[in-house]
Amino acid sequence: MKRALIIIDIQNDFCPGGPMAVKEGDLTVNVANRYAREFRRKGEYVLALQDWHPANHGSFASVSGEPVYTLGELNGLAQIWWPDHGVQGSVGADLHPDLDRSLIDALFYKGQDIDVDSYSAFFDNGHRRKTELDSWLRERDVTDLVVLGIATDYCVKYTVLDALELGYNVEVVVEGCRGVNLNPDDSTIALSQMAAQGAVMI
Ligand code: VGL
Ligand code: ZN
Repeated sequence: MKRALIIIDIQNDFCPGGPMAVKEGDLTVNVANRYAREFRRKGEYVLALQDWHPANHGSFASVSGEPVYTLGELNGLAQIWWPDHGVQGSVGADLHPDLDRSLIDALFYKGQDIDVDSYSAFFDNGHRRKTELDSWLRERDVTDLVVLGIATDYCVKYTVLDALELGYNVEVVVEGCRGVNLNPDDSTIALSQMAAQGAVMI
């Protein structure tokens, strides 16, 4: 059994002060650092994801012309129109400055395709294209994942559901996750859905 910690999207844009601020998003940083130190101490892997969009990404309300946080459709898939966020190379797309990068073994990027959104760290929302993450983990015989980060109800949720489908054992660090909560219960519901599919809440 080999384990990896998967740190999801702890980026400036999703933290207080950012255009897509998630309430208490910055409180995930210390939890991530604590887990990352523990994983490194045991010789286990620490990986981080970054939402990494082109400046004219199709998920942006500024591109669709629709109001932010409303629901529409992008290339046949349901799409929430987000504020501009995670633009490749911008300060907003950087990892939170207090997240200890020296503990991170590898970075993975998602959301580069202009015409499809990508919540999961493994696949785009249409399950058409795969990131490098699964092959990276398989090459190293990683079977168990511990996941935390932002946002509980989007990128964490879809990463965890895909990981379970791909056959990984998955634990979710609840205190290390924060959600968007367009509806107040979205994160609670997301955690229940992950648990129902076999994720263990720690
Ligand atoms: C995220 C919506 C759009 C996330 C990223 O990191 O959860 N959510 N892009
Ligand atoms: Zn995004």
